[in-house]
Amino acid sequence: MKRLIVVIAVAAGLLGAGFVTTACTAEPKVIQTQKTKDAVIALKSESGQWKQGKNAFVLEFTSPSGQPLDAGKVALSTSMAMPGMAPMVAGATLSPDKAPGRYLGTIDFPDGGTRQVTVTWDGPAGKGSVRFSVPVR
Ligand SMILES: [Cu+2]
Repeated sequence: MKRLIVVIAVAAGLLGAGFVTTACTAEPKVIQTQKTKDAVIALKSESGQWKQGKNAFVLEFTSPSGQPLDAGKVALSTSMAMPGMAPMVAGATLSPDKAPGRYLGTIDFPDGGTRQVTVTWDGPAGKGSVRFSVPVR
């Protein structure tokens, strides 16, 4: 009986580990891709869209030839025009991932609506910025 319990516990542990692995390796979907002369910037998330509330996302920089690009210091900020009042501004918290050119971010949106997104970077491969819009659902 004791042995059976151990077997069940080990099996449950393996199953749990399997779920964790699956969640971590799920390939994020593209929300938006932007190209400049020197860089391709891809904004991705698990669902492929931003929604009201807290969002986790991935920002990836590659060279025009598709190589990972170390973008150095990276920032992402968003703004939404609101009729009759000051624009709503939200900034992301970003940290470099293990892979070069890959950054993990979180951002919080109090409401839905289209955001003007600005991404800036400053690193060994140069500095730059892009602007694009993303709907928050
Ligand atoms: Cu708003």
